[in-house]
Amino acid sequence: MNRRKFIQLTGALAGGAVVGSPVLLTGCASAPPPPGSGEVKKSPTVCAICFWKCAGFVHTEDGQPWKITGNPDDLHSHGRLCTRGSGGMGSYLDRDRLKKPLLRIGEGDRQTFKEVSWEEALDFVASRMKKIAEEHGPDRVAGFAQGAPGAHFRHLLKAYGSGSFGPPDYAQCRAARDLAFHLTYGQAVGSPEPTDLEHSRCIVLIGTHIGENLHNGQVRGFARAIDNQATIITVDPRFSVAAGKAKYWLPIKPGTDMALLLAWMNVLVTEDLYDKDYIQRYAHGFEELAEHVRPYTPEWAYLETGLEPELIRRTAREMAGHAPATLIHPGRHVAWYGDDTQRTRAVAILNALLGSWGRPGGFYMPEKVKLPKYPVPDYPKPASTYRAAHEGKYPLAFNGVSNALVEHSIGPDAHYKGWLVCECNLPLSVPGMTEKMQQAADSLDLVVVIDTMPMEVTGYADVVLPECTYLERYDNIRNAQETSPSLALRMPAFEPKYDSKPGWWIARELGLRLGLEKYFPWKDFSEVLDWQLKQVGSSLAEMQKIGVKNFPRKTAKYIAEGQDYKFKTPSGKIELYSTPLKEAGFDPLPRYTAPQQGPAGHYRLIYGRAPAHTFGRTSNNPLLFQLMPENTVWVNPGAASQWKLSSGDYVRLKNQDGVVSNPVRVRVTERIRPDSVFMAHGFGHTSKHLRLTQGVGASDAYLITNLLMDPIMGATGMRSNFVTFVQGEA
Ligand code: MGD
Ligand code: SF4
Repeated sequence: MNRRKFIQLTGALAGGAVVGSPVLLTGCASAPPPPGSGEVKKSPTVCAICFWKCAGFVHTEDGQPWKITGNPDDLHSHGRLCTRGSGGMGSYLDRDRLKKPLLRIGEGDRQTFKEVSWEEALDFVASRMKKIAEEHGPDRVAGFAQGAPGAHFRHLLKAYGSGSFGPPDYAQCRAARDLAFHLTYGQAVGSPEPTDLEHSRCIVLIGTHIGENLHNGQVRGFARAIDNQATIITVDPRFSVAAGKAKYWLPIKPGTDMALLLAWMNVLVTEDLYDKDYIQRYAHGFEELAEHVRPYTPEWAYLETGLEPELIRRTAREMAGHAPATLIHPGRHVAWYGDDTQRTRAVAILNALLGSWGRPGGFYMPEKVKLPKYPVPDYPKPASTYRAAHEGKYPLAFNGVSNALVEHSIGPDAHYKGWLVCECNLPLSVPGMTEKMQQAADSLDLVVVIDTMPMEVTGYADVVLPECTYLERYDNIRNAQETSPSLALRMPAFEPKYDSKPGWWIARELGLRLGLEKYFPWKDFSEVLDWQLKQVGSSLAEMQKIGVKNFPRKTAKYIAEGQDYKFKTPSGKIELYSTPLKEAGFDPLPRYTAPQQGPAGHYRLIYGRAPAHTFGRTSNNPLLFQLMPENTVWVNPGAASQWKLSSGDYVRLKNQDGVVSNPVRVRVTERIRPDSVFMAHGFGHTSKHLRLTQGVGASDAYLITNLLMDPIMGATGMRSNFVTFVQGEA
């Protein structure tokens, strides 16, 4: 067994770094320094600070960084980057970046990393991958790879013969929602969400807080809707920024959203407020649904949700009054309570009752460019896929559940023998797995981490490969679904700093060493991009100038009134009643289960995004750190007085399983329900080499030890954790 001690990246990694005081940089996200008299250049980019992927330009003066701005032709950003995107230069400037390939050396208790050449690091990885392929099969290497760099490594692993991928943006994020909409409409929601916010007359946000969750296009559409006097209804245990713009704030008891959704359906059906023509023309299973929701009255829901029956009725009538320009937002991070597919299916069904799918002010029909793939041979069929780790569970899963893949990497007989981790900081993004991750690392024959920063996950690696940032490389063309088909280019604005390399280069070099050259029949990734762009009437040279190219739509944006429309479901209709779910042994119509309750003296831990940061990836970004250095824990004044807590105090949180957090600053506020506390996700880093952010704020991820798995597709529900306060030394 390969005992792999967790290594805190220290001495070996610091080569070239300026040690001492934290990074002080000229300029900040909001006020870039003006250019001097040097040569100013701008290169197209696609922001990688979050997964929204806004297109913009990187401005340099004499090759030095100046600022990043939005591309006015871009439908994702409409020419404006958000706070985080504007601060993207910080990821390039961060002095804590990984600088050289690192190789684990030593045995037992004396393990450390040493800096090695790329040759040595890549040869090592390739030889271990060959050995695993020979001894166990290539399907035994799992990929935790997401984002644009992840695409290069998924290509490599598929060519190698693996079929197991478990990125956190599947089970920990939006996959339940995508499955739910696929089951209902035959089409996943995808990203960017095709929500026609700017034409909406009524927007319902259920646990999604546009405004703090800064997805550019969404924020713009939401602001337009507010300007147009649209009715906003927010359902949230916390008075979010969006709640501040709302006509109705429904401070729901956490975990009872399904009860509210069913009661809203009950009102629409029993008061005959649903879109009869739309349902009759397009939907399947209305009779069953009507019968199913009959017992779920607002009076029943009041006992579950704490929301007055009259408020439930009034909001349902308001939604119906504006339909079909009423949008029940599908949300994004939906891995909450283990009922995530069913709950988001209830959202999909509610939208159908209001006739909003395919209608102005509801959901538009997105369209992409048909961009051909660069021709390479078909991948070999893997001997096993991620399903081997699911052990027959999660029958409708369409990707690997990260937790299951980790569990099947533990012990000498484990299914997985190697991991390739790219752009995933697993300890913070796959909660509840701290011990198991260490056990897996102890057992695996190979752990490779490809990252830009010395994040926690690097501590488990045999080899750490430093990728250059998105500002220093090409990646795949952004071909995202939009109101109109649109392409965007990311290209290097700078040479890679230190000894870092682009993901495509790393993947290709490994491919060549593994004898997979037929999958990499090019020398430079720019050849792939140029070939693809030429197939659709553009070229790399053109895109290097304009950055974004919009194409005319070929299909209709909305379903026309009375149109004979066929949905891509088994019945060709919107499936209110789901036969595929029934056949797989699940409820064909969403059902309510009461949430778990916490121990006495505990508060439900709820978490969310902060406008200045994306998950944990930006907390050490020197520009964004200046805007928000730490998170706080929101505490209701009632709880605060009981625990004698005041705003500004530091307190530790202890969860139901005895896990204690770092000290976190208290914010006493009426904006949170008395039974809950709230904190922004992404803080509480433990990696010592993140010199700005290490030990600052607390991590929700470490406090999430009770996971509620969605039995349908494996979403990892994280909102059934409870904390109490620990004052003084824990
Ligand atoms: P990040 O903290 O963004 O989270 O999960 P992750 O994407 O794992 O970590 C990304 C990693 O990519 C970091 O190590 C960063 O340094 C690295 N990175 C950034 N840019 C690059 C690059 O250009 N190249 C390479 N190679 N690496 C790069 C997000 C996931 O987390 C998601 S999508 C959701 S929705 C879930 N949210 C969530 C939550 O809200 N709370 C809790 N507790 N857990 C969550 N897990 C999920
Ligand atoms: Fe970048 Fe902000 Fe756009 Fe996300 S929303 S891609 S962080 S500019």
